[in-house]
This record gives sequence, structure tokens and C-alpha cells, in this order.
Amino acid sequence: MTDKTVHPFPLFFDSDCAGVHGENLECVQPIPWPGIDNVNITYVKALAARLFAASYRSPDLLNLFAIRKVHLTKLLVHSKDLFIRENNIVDVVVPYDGCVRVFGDTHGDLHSLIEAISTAGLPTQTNIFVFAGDCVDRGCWGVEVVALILALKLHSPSHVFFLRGNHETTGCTRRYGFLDEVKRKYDMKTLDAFSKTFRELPVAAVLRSLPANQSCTPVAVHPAAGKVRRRPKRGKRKEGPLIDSAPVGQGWRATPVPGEKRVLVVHGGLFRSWKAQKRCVMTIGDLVDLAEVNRREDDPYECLLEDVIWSDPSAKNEVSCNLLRGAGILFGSGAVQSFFKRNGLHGMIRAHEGPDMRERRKDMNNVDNGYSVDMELAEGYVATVFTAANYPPDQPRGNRGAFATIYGKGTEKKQALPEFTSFEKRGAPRGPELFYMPDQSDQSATPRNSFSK
Ligand SMILES: [Mn+2]
Repeated sequence: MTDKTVHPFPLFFDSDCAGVHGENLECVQPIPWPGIDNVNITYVKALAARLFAASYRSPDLLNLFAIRKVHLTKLLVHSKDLFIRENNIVDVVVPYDGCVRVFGDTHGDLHSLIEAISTAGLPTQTNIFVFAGDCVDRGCWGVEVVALILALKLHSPSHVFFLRGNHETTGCTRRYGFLDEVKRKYDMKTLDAFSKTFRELPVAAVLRSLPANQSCTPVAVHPAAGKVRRRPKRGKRKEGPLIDSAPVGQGWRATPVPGEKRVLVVHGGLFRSWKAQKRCVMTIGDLVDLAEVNRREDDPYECLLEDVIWSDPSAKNEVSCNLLRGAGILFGSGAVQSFFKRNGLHGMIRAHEGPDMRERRKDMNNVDNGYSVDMELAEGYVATVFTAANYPPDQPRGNRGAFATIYGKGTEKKQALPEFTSFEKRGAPRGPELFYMPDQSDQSATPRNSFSK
């Protein structure tokens, strides 16, 4: 970081924006809001440069020198308008001559995210991005990570997708640091804007590799998608307005096209059916169930929505409660085989488990390289991808971060498994630890870092 002429991330920092190396932050002015119609790649790069520079300084300076509160709110509100229009399951056609990149948990690790995107290339119509959730909490730069992803989404709505993880919820953000981060950098009103955007995030993507060149087929988004009818449910529930479901096939295609390969992307994994109203019933649901549920909850703590963001694969061939998490289920290969057959799937890429979690699950592969192939079955595979390198920040395990790539059928890449790209973290501030502590006492979480207020 001493050489001011060569930046470690030239893809992002080819602009002549002052302060891209962190040392020159005093030169940086907060980026002006370009207007919703002018969120172009120049703007995204200039924003990334400021966020990167600000990561070397006190969190208090983010609002002053990188991105003003009113501007951050614009990103949140405008992207929320896009997410509202997306179905629970977004339909992603893998570009025939291109690819889809799937990114796992980043947990406020801005530098792993920048490293990953620098390797993957910027999103285009032949380089589609799917973020599989858990962008906030624990790391110190959750605001920055989300701001960058939302800027990419606004720049390229049909080529960037952001799925909800279990940390994009009110409960987790209160306990695992994001609340304290946003309070420190902005205020509670801004946190509220984050929460309102998070509750609109879709929860799954189906990546479809088509046998013929249909790469330019736009992803259909129905105006009512995301505002689907709530299933009747016992007990007291806050009822939102009832809006007719988006027709199946608009926004999500239930029936596979002959010859296509379909890969499901979710944060956690398989989920129980709505029929399993009682928690002891372990009936696995189908994509149709997931497509029809009302996902707009601050804290999804009901079978189906909770499971999809909390569940983990298991080496045991059964479905059981996920006692380690206290939420979601553990699903074995039998459930996966049946689920894949019923839903015409050939694979599942999920995130959710970093090196610390896998340390506690000795019968599963480690994720030291940022990924793990958890199941290889005749019907398809289950893989885990984790993008934050050297995680968790308070007790780093030295792991590499990674993302997964699914190539289109015109690229002559083997399709049996995704391609995984691992990387070391570079360009991160050095020195004392930089992280937020889980709130395990009456005291609220505080950043344990070298910045003093
Ligand atoms: Mn998670």
C-alpha cells in the first residue's frame, strides 16, 4: 500500500479518484448522488474507491468523507424498489456464452468482497452475480459491503441478485454487530432503512443453463412478484394486504425447459413444507411452496422461511432439527435426492457455514479454501461457498475466501460441478483486530478496533 501508482485492485480503482489508497482520505469528498438514472459503472467504481479508502480510517468518517447518510438512504430505497418486484425465487438464465458467479457470506469483509469481484470481473450480461446472503454482522464494514452490492444492483438490475441470509434480519443485526456499526457510522433511522430493504430481499435463485443460445432472454419480473398472497396460518399473524400471486412462470419458472440444467442457490438449504406446521414434522417442501410464501418478515422464524436461510446439509441420511444453530434443519442426502427429483434440480449452491462452523461439524468437509462439495449424488450436488477470507475477524482461521462459477453451455466448461475460485485477502487494514463482538452480555456490541472516537 506504499506504492501510490499501482493499486492492488486496478479493476475497481482505475479512476483518478483521490484517496484510493486510504492515505489520502483527507482529499476525498463524499460522493454525490448521481440520480437513479445515472448509476453507471463509473459511479460504482468511485463509490468503491471511497469505501475502500474510508476503511483505513475511523468509522466516524464514513459519513463525512465517503457516503452521506442521505445518499446511502437513496441506495437503500431505490434498491428496495427493485427487490420488491422480484419473486421469492429469482429466475436466472445462465448466459450461453458466459457465466453466473455465486458469492457466499462476506460478513462485513469489504476487502474480501473487493478481492472476489476483482477476480470475477464486473457484472455484465455475460457475467451475472448472485450474492447468497450474510453480508453484514461481525466484520467492521457491513455498511460498505451492502452499499457496494446495492450500487451494483442499481447499475445492473438484471445481472446482479442479492439473496437474503439469516443475518439480514432484525434479530441477528441486533446481536452480532450491525446495529452498533450503523449507529456508530450513521444512526438508528439508517438502520431502519437497511431493515426495510433486507425484508424485501428474495430468498432463492434458480440458475438455468439452457441447451441453446437464449442468453439474451431477459429475466422476467412480474409487477406483483414479492407481494404474493400469504398462506393461511394458525395463530396471531400480522396480515399484510393480500395481493394476487405472480403467475408461475413470471419471475420463476416451475417447469424445466427440456435439456436445461437447474441449480438452486439459497443461503441455508432445504426447508420444511407448509404442511409441516408442527415443528416435529420434517416434511421437506418444494420450490412451489417457497415461491408462494410471503417473505416480507423482519425475522423469519417460521418453518419454511426460517429453514431456507438457516439450514445446513448433514452427513447423516435423515432430516432433523438443527440443534447447533437452534434454527432451521439438518438435511441429508436422501432428502436432497428426493427434492432434486421433484423439483427438476441438478445442484444446490449455498453459503452459511464458515471455517468456525465447520470446525464444530467433524463429519463434514472443511471450508479452508472457501468452499466445500458436501454431497455428490446421481441427482446432483450440494456445495457450500464462503467468501470472507481469514474468518471470523475476532478469531481468524486463516481460510481462503471463494466464489463459485456456473458456466453456460456454449462455453465448453464441464458442468458436473461448479468451478470454485479461492483467494487470499489483500488490501485490508493491518493492525489490531477489526470486528464487532456478538452481544453476549448486557452491554451492547462495540467495535474492537484501533479506532478511538
Ligand atoms: Mn448464515
